[in-house]
Amino acid sequence: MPHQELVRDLLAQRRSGFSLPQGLYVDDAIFQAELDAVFATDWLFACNACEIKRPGDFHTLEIGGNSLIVLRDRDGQIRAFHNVCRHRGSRLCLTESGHVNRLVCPYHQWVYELDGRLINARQMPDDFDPAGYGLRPAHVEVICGMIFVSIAEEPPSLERYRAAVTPYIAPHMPDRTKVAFTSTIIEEANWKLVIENNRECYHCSGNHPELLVTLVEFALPDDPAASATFRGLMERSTARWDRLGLPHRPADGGVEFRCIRLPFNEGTTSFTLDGKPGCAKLLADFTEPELGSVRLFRVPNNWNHFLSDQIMHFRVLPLSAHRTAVSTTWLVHEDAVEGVDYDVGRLTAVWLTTNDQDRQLAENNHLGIRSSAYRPGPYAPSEFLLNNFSDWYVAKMEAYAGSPRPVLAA
Ligand code: 3BY
Ligand code: FES
Ligand code: FE
Repeated sequence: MPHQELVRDLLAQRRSGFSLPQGLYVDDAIFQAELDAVFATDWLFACNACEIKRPGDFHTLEIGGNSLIVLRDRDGQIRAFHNVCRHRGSRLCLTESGHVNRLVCPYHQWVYELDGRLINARQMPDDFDPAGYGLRPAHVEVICGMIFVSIAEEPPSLERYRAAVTPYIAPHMPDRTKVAFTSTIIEEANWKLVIENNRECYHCSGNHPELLVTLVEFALPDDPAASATFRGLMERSTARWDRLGLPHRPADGGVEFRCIRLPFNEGTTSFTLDGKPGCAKLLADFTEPELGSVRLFRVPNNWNHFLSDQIMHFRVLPLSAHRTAVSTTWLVHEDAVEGVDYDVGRLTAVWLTTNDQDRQLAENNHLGIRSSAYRPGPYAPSEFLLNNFSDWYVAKMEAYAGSPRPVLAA
């Protein structure tokens, strides 16, 4: 395997409690190693079941050199295939999403059924057996409407995650939602800087005035740094959620995931500029908007918010050591009517602005790390989730590179 020596050297330089060594963020060989060590071994959040509602609806997803097709077959089952024709290897689906009756290769028109079987290969000799040339499948799991895919031979179990998050998400009924808006931005920054930026709100007060109208900066219900105002808000909110039977205490996700319900600032209920609901028709059978939000993330590539009126999914896909695609999807009740129940501009204003602010922060961070003057710096206490992320990342890379030399203590 290539790059292992370099990975081992850089992992040996990592200090717990500090940002990572330069090479782990900016080295092209490290990026290649990550594609194998992280993105080819784990589950990746792809899209939502409500984005491929009808049989034949598909989404494609690029991970390194690999492209996957995620689709709904004729029986309603969600499947994933490598986007590679079994004739001479052409890409089959050329767009990010669409609808097909069957998958027809654009090159020589081999035709595949939605379950991946090759059903027509014109001009091939009589002794050609199409049964040996079905599309190569990838693994798929659907958890509360979120579609995860994996190209690993044997992906890790998602059952702990499924069991932990389902009670928090199910009351929001993601199966009864539709897409209100999607956005994809390209950030000139390493994917880990994008994730790290999302894992802390140390940067929020200096950068996100629109978000902070509604978002509480504290990451835990018993945050030692929390103000008396937050503690009072937390007490009133948890009493209401307990009455409604909505789980809120932090789930034990270790370094793999986070799941918690936290309130919005007093008097606000949704990520809008004025804090009022972004969609008048609430999700599920909710009758009151003050449900805070279930904040979820899972390594390596997503974070999500489940509110009373909308669900937001953020998906991160690495393009190179220096570029990352961030897609955001806003879901609302499937019966909500645009222009009546919600206005797309109002619904999306806060997070479109916040995403752009975070893009600039991650890009500046990347530029600074490229300098020869960069040295790993210490995490603040409120950045504890970054240390979890680095621990997870280092373990993944160690598994790829073999045993490293001992890690330096903080
Ligand atoms: O997405 C979140 O949960 C927040 C928003 C900003 C930082 N992050 C912790
Ligand atoms: Fe697909 Fe030839 S490469 S039909
Ligand atoms: Fe941010």
